Amino acid sequence: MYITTNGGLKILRIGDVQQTRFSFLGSASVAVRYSTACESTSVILRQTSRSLRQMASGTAEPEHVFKFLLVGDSGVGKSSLLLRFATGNFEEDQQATIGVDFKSRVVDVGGKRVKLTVWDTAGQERFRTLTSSYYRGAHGIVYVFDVTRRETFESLGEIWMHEVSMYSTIEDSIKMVVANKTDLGSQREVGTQECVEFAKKHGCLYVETSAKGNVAVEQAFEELVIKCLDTPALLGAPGSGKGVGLGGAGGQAGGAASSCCS
Ligand SMILES: Nc1nc2c(ncn2[C@@H]2O[C@H](COP(=O)(O)OP(=O)(O)OP(=O)(O)O)[C@@H](O)[C@H]2O)c(=O)[nH]1
Ligand SMILES: [Mg+2]
Repeated sequence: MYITTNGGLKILRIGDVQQTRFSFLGSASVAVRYSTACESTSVILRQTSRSLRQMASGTAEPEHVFKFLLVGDSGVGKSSLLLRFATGNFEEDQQATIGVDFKSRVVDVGGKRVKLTVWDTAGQERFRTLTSSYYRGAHGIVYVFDVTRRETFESLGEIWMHEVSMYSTIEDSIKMVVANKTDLGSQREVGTQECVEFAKKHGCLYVETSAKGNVAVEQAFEELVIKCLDTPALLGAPGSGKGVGLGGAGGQAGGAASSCCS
């Protein structure tokens, strides 16, 4: 049975109602017990209904904070992917990143509200010492390459995976290979099958995107969040809890899309 009281909700089980009726007939102590149980139920339900209202209005506190990191050669489209994900925009004349940058976005995935702080590193070699200090505490690592430049795909295994193995601090972090610029299909130098096998070999998810065409960008981040939420070791990882700050260098922050994971 549902009763509305001052905007809150009370649920009385059949047993409670019968207890009440008997209490009115005889025992005061039973009446008090019923009332206490009912009040606490009411408080829980009032909190639940407040959370639902907050969810609906977009003001609910995130349950988790994940730190994601974008790595890959210069010009592959890391900043463009992040810009697309965070703001929905794309810039033809996107400037090369100097050092690091980050953007945040709150997403609702699988019924959970999650705050993402996505760190965008410069691909240019001269920034490598600086950017490596931002790998710390990353729950998700995104290896980005440009499908029209084969050397950027080869760099993933030759450079970026070594960097991550040296500097990332969360062993169970989720890795994803992103093949970007799929809108330039005729200039493509790396085929899907080869990418899928590479990703599988390295235990990574795999997604093909176009930041320009807004293809599978949202899905890529969503898949990463789903996999993080599915990994208990990450939910306990420093920074993944509620109310944690953004985290920085030493911080603990907190086409077709296909995926595979070993
Ligand atoms: N056609 C096409 N161009 C893209 C796409 N994504 C990015 N670009 C362009 O590629 C160029 C480089 O993109 P950035 O996002 O700056 O690349 P980056 O990986 O951040 O480069 P660094 O900051 O130097 O590491 C820019 O001119 C973008 O407009 C895409 O999906 N398709
Ligand atoms: Mg950039």
